[in-house]
Amino acid sequence: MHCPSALGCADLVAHFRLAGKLAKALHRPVCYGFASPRWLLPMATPWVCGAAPHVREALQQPGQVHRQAIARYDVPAQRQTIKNESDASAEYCSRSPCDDFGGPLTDPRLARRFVKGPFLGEECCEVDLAQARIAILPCPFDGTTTYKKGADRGPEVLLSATPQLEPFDLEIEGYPFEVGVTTLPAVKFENDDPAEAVRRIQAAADHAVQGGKIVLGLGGEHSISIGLTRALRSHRGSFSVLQIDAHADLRDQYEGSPFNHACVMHTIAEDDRDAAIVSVGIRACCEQEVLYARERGIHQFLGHRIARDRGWIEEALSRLKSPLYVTFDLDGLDPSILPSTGTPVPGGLSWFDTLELLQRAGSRFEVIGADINELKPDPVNHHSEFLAAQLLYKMIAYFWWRPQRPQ
Ligand SMILES: [Mn+2]
Repeated sequence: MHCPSALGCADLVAHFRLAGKLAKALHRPVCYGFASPRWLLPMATPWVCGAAPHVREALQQPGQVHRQAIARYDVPAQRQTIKNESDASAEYCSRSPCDDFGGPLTDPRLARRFVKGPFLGEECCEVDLAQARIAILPCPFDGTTTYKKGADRGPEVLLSATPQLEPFDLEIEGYPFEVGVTTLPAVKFENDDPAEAVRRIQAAADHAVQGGKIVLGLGGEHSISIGLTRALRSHRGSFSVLQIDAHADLRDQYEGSPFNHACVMHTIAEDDRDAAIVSVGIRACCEQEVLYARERGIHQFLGHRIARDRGWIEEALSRLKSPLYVTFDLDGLDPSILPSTGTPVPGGLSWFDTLELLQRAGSRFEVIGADINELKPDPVNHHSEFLAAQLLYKMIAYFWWRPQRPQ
């Protein structure tokens, strides 16, 4: 753990205690990215500054600790007295912790935003659930993976990587986070029972969808998509599904369960027999799955075809219609760009083919939900989690961000 010289151990303890109290008061986690020094310092400060009045009241004493801590972060030339609580948030966002790690913020649109959760970190920031259009739902379930386990840490490391993203997207020339993003508390799992995991994810997603939010689920293993799509279907009825994946995931059951991650698309296909389903990047499936895909009318775009035929994106999109759900198993990508996944298969999608597919899907269809799954953190490399974070931000850009009309 990195411990900046300006910050003593007593302060760190105060930070951790405060973060715990805040998490309890706000019913949401604040400890994502503990392993990242960039997160360690500013972690708790904005929670005091940006917290609702009743929370600030309850935390009066730790708030004092925090104002002292803010002063400690400042380089001496910039040290100022924070006059009151409401100034403190802007004060925080516009300087000290950001200055320490990445230089001052220069965009006035960013300077007055609060940090309310882990997404994008201190630079851009989330909104309250009430104002959010997109609700990120971490689903750290890893109960049925068979080869390499560890996908339960996927949401945590993905969100920890998001502060390293540039908030400004060069391609769209805008700030995708401005659609209004919030991160929901992670779904809690008490055991490896996949049926119970589906129920819990469905309940959490259902609550958000009922509140008018678009849910963006983060796995966890691929089985998380079952609960997410079931919640969506109960509100929106039928929708098309675009699957990006190395595996067909069309087994009717695996190891005794239809909710195993090897069965996710079979279960989704059976949940709504009329839904159009397109599977992209498939490089591994058994004969039974191929036969089922033909019988059910699932359009598979296999890895070897994608490598040779430039027309596959248009054909894949022509099989879909609005509204659309996108489920992105990261092993659909080539392992050379994303090795940190439980069951990697060579010959996957390239980064720019992936972006073209998602961009064209977003401009053509109403995307009503999505998930990214099967990120299995690897201590040796960290580029996979950064790619996954970038993918999440690109999805927001392509699916939900639209240029604002001039006033
Ligand atoms: Mn999969």
